[in-house]
Amino acid sequence: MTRTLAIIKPDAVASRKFGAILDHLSREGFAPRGLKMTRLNRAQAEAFYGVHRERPFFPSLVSFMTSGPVVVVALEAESAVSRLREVIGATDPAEADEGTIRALYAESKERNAIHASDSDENAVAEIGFFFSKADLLSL
Ligand code: 3AN
Repeated sequence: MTRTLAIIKPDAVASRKFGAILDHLSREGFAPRGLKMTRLNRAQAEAFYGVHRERPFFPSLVSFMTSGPVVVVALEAESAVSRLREVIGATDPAEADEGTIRALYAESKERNAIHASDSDENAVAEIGFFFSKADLLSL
C-alpha cells in the first residue's frame, strides 16, 4: 500500500460536489487516512504550486486556489499515485477519459475539481504539507 494526496479544489467544494468526489474515491478503492477542509492563504498556495511559479497561469492558479475552502485528503491504495492519476483524468476535462473525476465534475483546465500528487516523492511532501503524523489514521 502507498499513499497520495488529493485536494478537492474550490470549484468542487463551492458547488457541493465534494461529497460525490469522496464517494467516487472510496468506490475506486482509496482509503482515507487524513481528511480536512481548509482555506489556503496566498503563501501556502504559492509554496504548494512552486514548480509552476514561472508559468503564465500561475497568478490565476494561486488566486483560484485561495478563492474558497478546499477539502484535502490523504489516500491509501495499491500504487496510490498512479491509480489516482488514472481516476482523476487529464488536466483539461475536455481531454479527460469518460467516467474520470475531471470528466464528471471539472469545469475547465484551471477549475478542474481535484489535484493529485504526481510522484511518490511529491506525495510524501504534499501529505506532510497538510498533515502531521498524528493526523494520519487507519479506519
Ligand atoms: P495536474 O493537476 O493534472 O497535475 P499540472 O500539475 O500541470 O496539472 O497543473 C497544476 C494546476 O495548474 C492544474 N490542476 C490546473 O488547475 C492548473 N493549470 C495547468 N495548466 C493550466 C493551463 N494551461 N491553464 C490554466 N490552468 C492550468
